[in-house]
Amino acid sequence: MSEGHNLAINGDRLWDSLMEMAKIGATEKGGNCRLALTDLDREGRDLFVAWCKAAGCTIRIDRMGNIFARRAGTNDDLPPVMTGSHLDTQPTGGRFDGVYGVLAGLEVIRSLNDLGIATEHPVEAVVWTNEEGSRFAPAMVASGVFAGAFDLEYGLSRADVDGKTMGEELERIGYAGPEEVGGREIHAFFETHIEQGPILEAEEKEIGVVTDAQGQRWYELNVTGQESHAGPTPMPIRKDALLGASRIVDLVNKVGLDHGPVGCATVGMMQVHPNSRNVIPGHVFMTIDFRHPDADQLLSMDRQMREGVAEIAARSRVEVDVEEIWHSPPVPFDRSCVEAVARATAELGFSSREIVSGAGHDACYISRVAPTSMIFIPCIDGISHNEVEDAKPEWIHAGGNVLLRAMLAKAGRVA
Ligand code: HGY
Ligand code: MN
Ligand code: MN
Repeated sequence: MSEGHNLAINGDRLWDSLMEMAKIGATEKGGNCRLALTDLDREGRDLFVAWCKAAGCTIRIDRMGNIFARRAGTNDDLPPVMTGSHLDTQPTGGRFDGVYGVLAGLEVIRSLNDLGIATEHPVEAVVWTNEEGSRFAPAMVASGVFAGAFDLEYGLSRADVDGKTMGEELERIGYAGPEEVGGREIHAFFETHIEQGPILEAEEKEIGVVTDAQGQRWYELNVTGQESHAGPTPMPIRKDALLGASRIVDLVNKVGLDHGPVGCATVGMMQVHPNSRNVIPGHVFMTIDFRHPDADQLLSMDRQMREGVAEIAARSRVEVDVEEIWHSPPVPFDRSCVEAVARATAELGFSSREIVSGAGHDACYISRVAPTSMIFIPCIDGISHNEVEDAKPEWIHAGGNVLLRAMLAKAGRVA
C-alpha cells in the first residue's frame, strides 16, 4: 500500500511518452502537425489505444471518434472520474498542447497500476476529437456534441476546406465508433494542460489552479468588391476587397485593445481572390476570433466590430457579410474540483496561483455535464500554437502528480 510520500506518477515515463508521441507528425522546427482525422491523427490515436490496452484498460469509441480508456473501479457501476484532452494539433503546433493532458491521464492509470491502488469509481482517460478547430470548425466540436452543445448530425457534417466531412474522415481512419455520444454520467472531469500564455512562468508558479475559461466568439467574413485591372482603374472608383479587409483587420485589433487588458481579438485566416498581383482583389474570406472572460464585454466587442464593419464597407465601396459561426460563453469551473486541485497542489508543496484560461478547452464543454476543472503548468516563454512550444520536465511531472491526487480525491481510494 503506497503512503503519501510515494504516491507519485513516474514523471520520466510521462515525459518519454510525450516524446514518443511527438515523433508522429514531427515538423522540421521541432513541433507537431497532426491535423484532426488525418492519417497522422490516426497514428497518434492508435499509439494511445495500444498503450492503454497494455495498461489493462478497456477501450470504447463513440460516433464522434472520442476515445475512452477505462480502468475499472471496485464499484464499476459508479460514474467514472475522467481526465483527458486532445491529440489533434494546429498546423504549426507543439509537442504539448492537448497531448500532455491525454498522456497525463494515461500516466495516472499506469501509476495506479504500479502502486496497486484500487479506486471505488472507475477512471477513464479520454481523447476528444478535433479540439483545435483548425481543420474542422468550430473548435471542441466533439466534446461539444458529447455535452449536448451541438447535435450529432452537426458534428459529423463539419467539413474542411476540401469539403471532406468529419463523418467521412472518421470512417476513413477507422474511428467512427459505435457508442452513442454523451448521455452518460461523469463523476468528475479534470483536464491537464500547458497554460499557453506567459503568466505562470513570469510569476514562477509551478501550477495554475484554473477557476474559469474565457468566452469565445468566432466569425467568418466575406468581403466582396470588384475585380478589375490594376493599371487602368482609377483609385477613386475602385471596389478593392483587400483594402476593405485590411481596414477590418485594423478595426479588429482596435476592438481587442479597447476591451483590454484581458480582451483578445485576432484575424487568423485570410484568403484573397484572385490573388494575382495585377488584379484588384474582388473577394476576401477572413476570420475573427474574439475572447473575453466577461459575456457582456464579448457582446460589446461584437457590437463594436459590426458597427465598424458597416462604416468600412461604405467607405471602401465593398459588401461585407458577417457570420458568427461559434459562440462559447465564459465558463466558471466546479468549485469542488477546483478545490481538489488546490488541495493536491498544497499537499505537494508546489507554488501556484488561481488563473483564468485564455484558451478554450474540451473541459469548457464537459463542464456542462460534469463537475469539471483544469490544471495548468507553465510553458516556455508562454508560447503555444507554435512549433517551438516547450515545457520543463519538472513542470510536466508536477502537473501529473497534482492530477493523480485530484483524481484520487474524487475516485475514492479503496486500497
Ligand atoms: O482556440 C483555442 O483556444 C483552442 O486552442 N482550440
Ligand atoms: Mn489544447
Ligand atoms: Mn490548441
